Amino acid sequence: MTTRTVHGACPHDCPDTCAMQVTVENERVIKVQGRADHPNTHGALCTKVSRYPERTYHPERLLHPLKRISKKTEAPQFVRVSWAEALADIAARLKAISDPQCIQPYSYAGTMGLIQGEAMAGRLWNALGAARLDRTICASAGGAALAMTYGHKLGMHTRHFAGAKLIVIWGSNSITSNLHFWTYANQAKREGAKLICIDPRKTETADKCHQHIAVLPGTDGALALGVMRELIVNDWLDHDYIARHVDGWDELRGKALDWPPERVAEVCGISADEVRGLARDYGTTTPAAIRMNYGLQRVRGGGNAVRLIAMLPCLTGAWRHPSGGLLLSASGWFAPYKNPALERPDLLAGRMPRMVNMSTIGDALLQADPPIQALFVYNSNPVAVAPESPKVVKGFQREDLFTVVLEHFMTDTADLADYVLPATTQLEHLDVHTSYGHTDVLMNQPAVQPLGEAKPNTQIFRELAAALGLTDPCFRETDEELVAQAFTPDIDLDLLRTQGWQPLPIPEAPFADGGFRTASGRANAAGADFVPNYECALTDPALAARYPLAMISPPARNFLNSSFVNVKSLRDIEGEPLIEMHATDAAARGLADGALVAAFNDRGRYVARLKVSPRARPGVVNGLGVWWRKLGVQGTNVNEVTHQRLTDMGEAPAFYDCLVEVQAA
Ligand SMILES: Nc1nc2c(c(=O)[nH]1)N[C@H]1C(S)=C(S)[C@@H](COP(=O)(O)OP(=O)(O)OC[C@H]3O[C@@H](n4cnc5c(=O)[nH]c(N)nc54)[C@H](O)[C@@H]3O)O[C@H]1N2
Ligand SMILES: Nc1nc2c(c(=O)[nH]1)N[C@H]1C(S)=C(S)[C@@H](COP(=O)(O)OP(=O)(O)OC[C@H]3O[C@@H](n4cnc5c(=O)[nH]c(N)nc54)[C@H](O)[C@@H]3O)O[C@H]1N2
Ligand code: SF4
Ligand SMILES: [Mo]
Repeated sequence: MTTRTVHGACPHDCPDTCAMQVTVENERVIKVQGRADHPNTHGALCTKVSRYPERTYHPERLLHPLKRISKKTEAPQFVRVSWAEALADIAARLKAISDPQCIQPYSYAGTMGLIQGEAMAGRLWNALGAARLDRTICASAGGAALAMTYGHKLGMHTRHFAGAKLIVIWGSNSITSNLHFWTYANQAKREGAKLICIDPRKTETADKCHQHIAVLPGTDGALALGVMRELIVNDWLDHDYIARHVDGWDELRGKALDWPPERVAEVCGISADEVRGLARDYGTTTPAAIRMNYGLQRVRGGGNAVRLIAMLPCLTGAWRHPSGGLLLSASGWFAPYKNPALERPDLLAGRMPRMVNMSTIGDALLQADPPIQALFVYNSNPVAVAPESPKVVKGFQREDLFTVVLEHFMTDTADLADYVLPATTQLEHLDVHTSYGHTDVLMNQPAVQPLGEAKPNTQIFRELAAALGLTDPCFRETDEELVAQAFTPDIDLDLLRTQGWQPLPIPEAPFADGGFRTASGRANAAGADFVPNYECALTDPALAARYPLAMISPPARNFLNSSFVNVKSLRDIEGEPLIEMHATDAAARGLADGALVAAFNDRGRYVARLKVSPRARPGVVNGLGVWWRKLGVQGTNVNEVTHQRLTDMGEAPAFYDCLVEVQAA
């Protein structure tokens, strides 16, 4: 028996980007653990990724190319084909498309690796002049807001939350989706810090905080303005910091004064004392730190909400302390170390193909002019995760659409493909990673050979480029050669190979003396304001009368977006698709706990089990997790009811800006 351990990195779309230790016995991975010596991982992975061997050696893993033989509207049927046949046919289909802009890539963060992400794929699309993809589905409202406010997606060190005296966890279920931050928050709590959670749902994180403020979805901007007003009238402001490091304060100050606690309370569905108390805690505690996550920006006004909240540490001067400030994303810290030429934008040779927004793929597939003729999906499961799935499904069912899906499993999206190509997992390929929750670069070494006939994404795109007759030498570069081009020379690849990670040199208190990355170097408050939801009583009372319940659909703890839904041991923990509802709302509808119910609106109908639960506040229902439609009830998931309207900034989806009614199914 031979046993060895290999250094890995978790590839998932999660702020923690853990360093993994992979144990291989007789060329089979038997264990995946968190590395004890990596500071942010501190020896532990989450439950779902601890099950990586179960996912990788799953009996339903895709191990060879498949070609569709049924109609798109019929039950999916595929036959096994060789790689040579699949690639030759796919290349022929692509060559027959005269306008390359009608070829549409669709990818997201199934792996966050720089190499298995866009390194080789981007080269192919650039060389072909294929349509570009605006990758907005998750973070672009908040990202645009941070860029406008601080100049980039920048924030405090996650480890310094341990030293805070007040932590406001705002729009984040950290125990579910940012577990390693929670370790630091817990440490602060043990040392006497107060923890406040702001979330419509009473999450497992809210349970562990000292206070939970259950705002209505999409009202955080109003709350932030209300906190500002209290900071002003009680003079809890750092006038020196504002004068030296903030632009646009006079304008914002004027707006904030219009938000007395009673007005905020009414809009947010909370009490005026909750507003006053939050402002008092925030204005009078040092150091005070805010951990936002992307939950609160999945609403129409999400960008403005992030802008307003991001101003708070500038107004109190919280940035002066390493354990004060704010973190939504740290990904901007990596920007100076990344090589922008990795995906070879020069291959576009001056062309500027059309850009399609991934968040409105339903409409794009049905309405784009000229129509999308070929669709290439990798690292994503849009049929499950994109908003308003009835339209997404209809778009994917077009018989004249040629769809290729690179996957590990027969997802809802793969079910609608013409070709399904088997891809390797993180245990089988090389990659390098940055993070959006900490500031270390990581390397992932392949632990075992690819399973079956699976190939890394890079290899699939290499072979497709060859089948298309593309001769640029960049299409022959190996993954090792791609890694060598991923970063500037400041990243020490030898250190990544031996240790597995390298921290970036970020100052302990990065904005203690200003130095934001905006053009002026100052934080920018100009123009930020409260923007209400599309779907709420404030903006559309007629709609709110027909569909009186706001529905949010935050992550389920044991899934990662739609990944892991097919891993039985994890699905067994989640049980079945659930809609959480407050007892008063259930009683008003005569609905009993455990009933099969449908949440519906003009767009669609999502069927799930009702859980009458104090985790839901009155007026808001929680549809947890992005289930695979085919593993849900009656082939539905929560995106049956979400809409495709975009946020105020960043053109992102407003998943949590959604009105429904619920009745027995
Ligand atoms: N286990 C697990 N971990 C994950 C994921 C997962 O699916 N499962 N997803 C990963 C991904 S893709 C991302 S982007 C990250 C972050 O993912 P996020 O989507 O930010 O997820 P959460 O941190 O769970 O935060 C969402 C929280 O925001 C709350 N919320 C919803 N609407 C509002 C609102 O209007 N205002 C406020 N204040 N709160 C609101 C929700 O109830 C929920 O508790 O997490 C990653 N980590
Ligand atoms: N209603 C609602 N919808 C949501 C959300 C929500 O909170 N509510 N969250 C949104 C958010 S934050 C996000 S980020 C998106 C996420 O949406 P996606 O990025 O689509 O994420 P996943 O659902 O995890 O699907 C990723 C797929 O990539 C595949 N994959 C993983 N690694 C590889 C690889 O190396 N090669 C190939 N070829 N495939 C691979 C996995 O098997 C998986 O099927 O969903 C969004 N959708
Ligand atoms: S999903 Fe997040 S917490 Fe889990 S192992 Fe990956 S990086 Fe760590
Ligand atoms: Mo995300």
